Amino acid sequence: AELERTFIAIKPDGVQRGLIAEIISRFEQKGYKLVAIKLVVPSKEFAQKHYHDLSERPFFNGLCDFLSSGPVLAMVWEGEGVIKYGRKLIGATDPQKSEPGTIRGDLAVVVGRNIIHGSDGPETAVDEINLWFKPEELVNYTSNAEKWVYG
Ligand code: DAT
Ligand code: MG
Repeated sequence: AELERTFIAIKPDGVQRGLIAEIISRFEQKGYKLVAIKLVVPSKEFAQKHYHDLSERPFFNGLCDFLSSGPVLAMVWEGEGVIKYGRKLIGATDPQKSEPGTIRGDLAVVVGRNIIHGSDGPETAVDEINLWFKPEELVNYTSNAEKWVYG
């Protein structure tokens, strides 16, 4: 399997609502491989780095306050097409527009509390993985299921 990786984070609302297991299950059951995971409370400065692309948006300050308001479950998932398909599993940014069956469509109601983050492309995936994780926190291993997921 191709070594594509994406950064996925369950935001403080998803953690507090008890949705960690539900969200992890969706990536796990799809056939993706978990290669890093940790629970962290990011500082506001860290949140601003994570969302630097959005610094001109009117909701930026509130967004960074929110991300740094409590524990965030930071993860790296690996698999073929995981960046793009991970975004499909997550659903549209605004849960009002997310399809049923997606994480945001099934589990969230408003854009400011949309419970999960996923990298939006190959460059941001690399940047976000490097921002949130040290290289030694990424675990290289062979999943026993790989030959059944990929054939
Ligand atoms: P996504 O998280 O789907 O990649 P994004 O990168 O455009 O979406 O925005 C990052 C987060 O900012 C998003 O998950 C929720 C928040 N956000 C986006 N648009 C918003 C808006 N119009 N009002 C309030 N929060 C918003
Ligand atoms: Mg984004």
